[in-house]
Amino acid sequence: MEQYLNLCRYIKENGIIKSDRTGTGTKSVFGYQMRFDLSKGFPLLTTKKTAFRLVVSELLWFIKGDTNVKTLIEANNHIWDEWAFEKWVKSESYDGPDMTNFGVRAANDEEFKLVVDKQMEIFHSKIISDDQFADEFGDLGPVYGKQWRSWPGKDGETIDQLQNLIEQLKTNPDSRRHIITAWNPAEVDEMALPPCHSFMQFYVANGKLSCQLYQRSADVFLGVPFNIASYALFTHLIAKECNLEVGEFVHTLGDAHIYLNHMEQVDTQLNRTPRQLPTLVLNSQKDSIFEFEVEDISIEGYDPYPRIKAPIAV
Ligand code: THF
Repeated sequence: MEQYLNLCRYIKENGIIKSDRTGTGTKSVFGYQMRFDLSKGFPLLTTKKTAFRLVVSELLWFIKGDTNVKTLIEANNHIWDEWAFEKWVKSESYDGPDMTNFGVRAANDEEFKLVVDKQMEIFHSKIISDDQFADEFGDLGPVYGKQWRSWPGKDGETIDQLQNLIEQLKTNPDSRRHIITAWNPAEVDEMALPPCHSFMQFYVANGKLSCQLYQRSADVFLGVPFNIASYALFTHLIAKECNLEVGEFVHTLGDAHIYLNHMEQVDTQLNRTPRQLPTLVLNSQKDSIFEFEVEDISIEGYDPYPRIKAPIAV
C-alpha cells in the first residue's frame, strides 16, 4: 500500500494548515487520486492493524439500507457511535453532565474522557434495551443506507440505486451511467453527518469491474484505511453477483486531511515497510450481495504491524 503512504507524505509536504468544523485543526490538500489493482491482493493497510470486521459490518449495514446504529452496536461496531450520541446529548431527554464539544474536550482532557465514556456506556445500554430510545436516538437520519436503497423519488416512490446498478451492470455493462450517489441535497440537513464518500461510478471492461469513488472529505489516518477496504469489498461483492472479475478501485479525494493530533501516528506508519497484501475470501455458496452476512466474509494472510491508536474528531 505504497499508494496510501504516498498520500500521507504528499499531505505532510504540501498540506496547508486549515481549521475545520470539529475544532481540531488539520493539514489539508485539495484533490488527490489513488489507484488499487484489486487483482493484486486486497487493499487492507499492513502498516497498522485495521479492523476488517468493522469494515464488513459497516458495509453490510449500508447494503441492507439500515441507518440505525443499533445494528452496529449489536455487532460490537462502535465507529458511528459519536454521531448518534451527539444527537442524544443535545436533546431535551438528556440530563447528564454537560457534553458540549465532547469530542475535542475528551481528546485533550483524560479526566473528562472518563466522564464521556460513562455517558457513552449509558447510551449503549439504552440503545440495546429500549426500542423506543433506539428508534429516536439511534437513527442517524437519511444517511448512506437510505440513499443507496430508498432514495425518495417523486410522488412518494423510492429508488433502489443498488438494485438498479446491479441490473444495469448485468444487462448493459458498457453503460457510462453506473452510478450511486449518497449526496442528496434535499436531505443533507437531516443527516447526522453529510456523506463523506458521496458519489461512485462503476465501469466494466475485459470482463472486469472497476469502481471509482469521489470522497469529499477524507480523514486520512482514521477513515481512509476503512474507506479503501470498504469500497474494495463492495466492488468484490458486486463483481461476484455480476459474474465479473475485479478490476481497479480508483479513490478520488476532495479535502484530504491529516488531523494535527494524528501527525505522530502518521510518522510511525511512514517508518514501517508495507507487507504483502492479504486475500479476500467470500462464501462460495452465496452469490447475491443482499444475502451476505458477516460470517461469509473473511481475509487470509493478513500480517499487519500493530494497531496505532488515535482520537476521532467529532
Ligand atoms: N468522522 C471522522 N472524523 N473521521 C472519519 O473517518 C469518519 N468516517 C465515518 C464517519 N465519520 C467520520 C466513520 N468511520 C474509526 C474508523 C472509521 C470511522 C470512525 C471511526 C476508528 O476510530 N477506527 C479505529 C478503531 C476502531 C475500533 O477498533 O473500534 C482505528 O484505529 O482504526 C469515515 O467514513
